[in-house]
Amino acid sequence: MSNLLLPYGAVPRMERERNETAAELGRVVRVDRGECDVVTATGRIRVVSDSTRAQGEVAPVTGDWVEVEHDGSVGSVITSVLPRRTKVSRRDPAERDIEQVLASNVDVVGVVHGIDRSLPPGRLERLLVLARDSGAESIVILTKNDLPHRAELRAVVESVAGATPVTTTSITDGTGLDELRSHIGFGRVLALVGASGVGKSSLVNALVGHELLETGEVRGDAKGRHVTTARELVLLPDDEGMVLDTPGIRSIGLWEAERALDEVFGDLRELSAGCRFGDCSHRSEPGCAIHAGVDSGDVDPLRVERFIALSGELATQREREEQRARRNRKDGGRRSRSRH
Ligand SMILES: Nc1nc2c(ncn2[C@@H]2O[C@H](COP(=O)(O)OP(=O)(O)OP(=O)(O)O)[C@@H](O)[C@H]2O)c(=O)[nH]1
Ligand SMILES: [Mg+2]
Ligand SMILES: [Zn+2]
Repeated sequence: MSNLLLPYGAVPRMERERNETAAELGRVVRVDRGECDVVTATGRIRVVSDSTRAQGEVAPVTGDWVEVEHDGSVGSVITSVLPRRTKVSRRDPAERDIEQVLASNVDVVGVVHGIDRSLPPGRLERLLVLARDSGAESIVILTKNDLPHRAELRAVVESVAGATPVTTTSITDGTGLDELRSHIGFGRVLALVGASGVGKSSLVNALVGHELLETGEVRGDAKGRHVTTARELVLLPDDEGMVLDTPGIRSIGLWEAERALDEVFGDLRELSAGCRFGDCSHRSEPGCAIHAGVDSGDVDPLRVERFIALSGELATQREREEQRARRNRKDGGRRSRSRH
């Protein structure tokens, strides 16, 4: 295994997972408009990514370990994507019923928010479920601590975050950067997700130590364009690991995340063990322990509403998935498509 790939997190297991030993092993460090940058043992190369999403094909995403073959006429192409250890994904914002993988093989997902702005708890909960569902660890990062802010915001965020650690940062005075580094480390990846303008790329630059990525105020044109347009994996100096920057996300549709939802709402899940009916919907059933909690003032009724709404959203989505699977079985799988 090449030394060049070790800081990118290469481990011996990958050699066993490979299909074509003749191909070169590499890690996707950037994806934009059908082309990927891949780091291999011989350096960084640009490869054609066939993201036509033909049946059974997995489109590479930033963070993937891939096999690359060099073809004289076409250039370098990705011939296979190794199994993903973790993946950050959401429901595709354009097509309702498919999964969109934002990044893969990350070790920590950082849910980023600017402390100078209020944060609807429902949005934070969605991001926490998305982070948790990836299979990686999760943390919340509250940026811009140097700007004027309401001190209560951190307390509100901590109460919604539950067991998820909350770190406060500032690129102006360096607050929290060492704490962030302590979550990363050699060969590990911290992926940053959150709305546009919260300071994700600025954090990457602060950790790297120079202005590597473009940052700035969200452009005020009609499209409200994001500053960052590609998902990019950046190697930190001094063997400190990697950071994966993503463009700001607006829509956070959840994808098959029931277990993560239960974890993020672990407090309510625990309480519901005391409901009289095993399938209690916590709406109007008698003997509902969650309702009892609301009545006694121990449970926030709005949090219960959000939990019920998100559970409903995931149940509806699963139902549609199952219908589609049944249809596919009927017509012999002709219509089945997979997209990752
Ligand atoms: N005062 C202060 N400003 C910050 C801090 N971090 C980021 N900013 C500013 O916030 C603005 C947006 O920062 P970016 O890093 O570009 O935000 P982003 O999350 O990468 O945005 P997108 O790429 O559009 O998703 C820039 O003007 C930064 O200078 C901070 O800690 N303190
Ligand atoms: Mg950015
Ligand atoms: Zn109940």
